[in-house]
Amino acid sequence: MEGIEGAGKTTQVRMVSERLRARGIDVVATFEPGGTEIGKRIREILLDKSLQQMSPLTELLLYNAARVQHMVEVISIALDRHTVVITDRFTDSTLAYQCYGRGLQERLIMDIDKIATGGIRPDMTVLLDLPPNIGLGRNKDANKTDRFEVEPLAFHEKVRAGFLELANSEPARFKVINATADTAVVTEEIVAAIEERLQCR
Ligand code: Z5A
Repeated sequence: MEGIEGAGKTTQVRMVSERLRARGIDVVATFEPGGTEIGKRIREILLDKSLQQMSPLTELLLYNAARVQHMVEVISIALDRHTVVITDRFTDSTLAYQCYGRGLQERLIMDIDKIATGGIRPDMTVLLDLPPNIGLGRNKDANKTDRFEVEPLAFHEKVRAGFLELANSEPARFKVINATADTAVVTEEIVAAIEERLQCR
């Protein structure tokens, strides 16, 4: 599940997981950065808004350090058991934020990602798309600020454009959904998209 801040990823991971479990499908719902004890500690550093001096490369390596631990402790184990894994953010977030947002090279990002994930890619990626002012507005209402939320709107516009470009470049993997719709409507669209994919198999 991918998208900019306040797109509704956390909400939708929870709702879609519940829907799949109700159908008897074994689901592990998880998130990045975090999803493990070490990941949560790394997350605290990454989101600390007092650490504005963090270099883009440090940022990239920290996201990947959290991802290695997430792979080892959660994702690989679940996939080995043939369990469906739904993760709130993964490699596409790194491309959108660290490449399109921060300007690091895509090649560097993907080389490091290959080390972190062993080349594991999602079968399906849902991109919850909405204008950044709406997403940031939702988080402001929820009284949430972190190191990314204090970035100017232009940064979030670049990240959104990056996500859309990634989706355009891999239409078979991505499903882009209008995230300004009501929560329940968004859930229905995601569940329908998953069902469509499963029937294609
Ligand atoms: N990051 C990175 O740079 N590189 C990477 O490789 C990775 C991440 C993995 C993670 O912070 C930050 O790390 C993130 C990118 C960066 N920062 N930014 N930007 P995070 O995971 O805490 O932040 P987030 O992903 O933006 O989460 P979020 O702010 O919680 O947004 P969300 O999960 O998409 O939304 P939500 O929590 O489900 O909903 C937010 C609010 O909107 C909440 O009050 C909901 O009740 C409300 N909401 C949800 N859906 C709707 C609808 N449909 N209508 C109205 N209101 C809604």
